Amino acid sequence: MRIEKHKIEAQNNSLIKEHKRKFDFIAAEINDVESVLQKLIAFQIAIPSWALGTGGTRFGRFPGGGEPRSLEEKISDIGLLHALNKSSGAISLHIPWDLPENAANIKALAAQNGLKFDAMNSNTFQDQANQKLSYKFGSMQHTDKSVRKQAIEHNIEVIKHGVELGSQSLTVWLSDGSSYPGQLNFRKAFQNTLESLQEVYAALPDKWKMFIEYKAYEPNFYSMSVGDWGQSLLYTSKLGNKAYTLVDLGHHLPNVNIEQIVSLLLMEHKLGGFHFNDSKYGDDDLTVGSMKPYQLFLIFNELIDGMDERGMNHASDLAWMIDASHNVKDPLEDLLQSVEAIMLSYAQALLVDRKKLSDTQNNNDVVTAQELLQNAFRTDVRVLVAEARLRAGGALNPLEVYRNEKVREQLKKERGSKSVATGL
Ligand SMILES: [Mn+2]
Repeated sequence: MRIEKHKIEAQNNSLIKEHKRKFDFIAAEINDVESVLQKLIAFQIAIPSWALGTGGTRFGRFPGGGEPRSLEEKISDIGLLHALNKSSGAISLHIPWDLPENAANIKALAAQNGLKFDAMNSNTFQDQANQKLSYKFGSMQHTDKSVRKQAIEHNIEVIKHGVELGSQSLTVWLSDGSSYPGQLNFRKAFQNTLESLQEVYAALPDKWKMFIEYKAYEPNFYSMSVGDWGQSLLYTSKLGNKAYTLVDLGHHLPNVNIEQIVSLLLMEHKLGGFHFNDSKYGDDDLTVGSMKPYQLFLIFNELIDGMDERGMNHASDLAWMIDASHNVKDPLEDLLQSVEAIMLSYAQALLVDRKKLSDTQNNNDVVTAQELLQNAFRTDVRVLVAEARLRAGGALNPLEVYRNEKVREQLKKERGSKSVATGL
């Protein structure tokens, strides 16, 4: 389904007076508000193809109905989000869950919806029905060379699909590791993983990037073969300048200083992309900004600082993607909330006076430094983000349009209340 433009405009018209009043107020307070708005308009966050259905835990799954039954329907769902917020202009595909059978058609459909193809994701953390060898004891780290070869070939296959769709990056997340002490020789596992990654790296086309995502634990509970940013950085450094580390916010041990990791990876030219989500305890995959919005702001603060230092383009030089799961919410509503949270943190971080911050740091004025950050964080920038959406042709209040238009009810009518999306 599609939301017609005039419906978005009608809702915008009903809100515009109040919006203008709030916008004029904040615009007067902000230095160069136009440049902030332009950055917000340009910023796009990729939606993963596996986040459009209801997620679940190992205890159960409670689908809400109307889930996309095919890749085409997933693209249409992301098109809906993008029509509303104008900030979800990309899709990140997972292979084999979303195998594009006819790449040309899929590419055309995505273009009709204003979507680009962001990073391609491979999967060697599950066994597929038609798969020859099992990944039970790992994929790229496996003691058996033929299992490693199978994993390498799968990744090269994913690159080929990506080339057909116009993607320019591959994300590799390995569940490889061990669950018990003694199960694995750490050095051999690292060497096997590195050699496997090197073979995939050799198959990367020009201009492609390879992202190595790390995770502290789960599904393995004693060791992970790409367990933290240090290990990822070791691999990416050895692989070469097309290899980058990817940071998933939920893949750290509790209380890790993620903003510092981001800062140092950027400094080393090794930060490639981001998976946004939020968590209370572990890899909870909750809605972005629902638990620790200040942390998200501090991360964006470092991102902007590091990117500006190197003259990078905020919108295009890193891969921005949501990686979350929606167990009790309508996935599309959850994604609207997540994108909004990302935009708000980005907008707040854009407001930080960097010159002043640098001066206070040099003078060891701890109090003023904290004030500068917290003043930006405590600024209500919702109207700024809404203005950016308005100028880009989106909705002042995407969630309200979604509910008023009864999108989920219509999707249930179209697809049935029992449709199940492939994915998590
Ligand atoms: Mn991830």
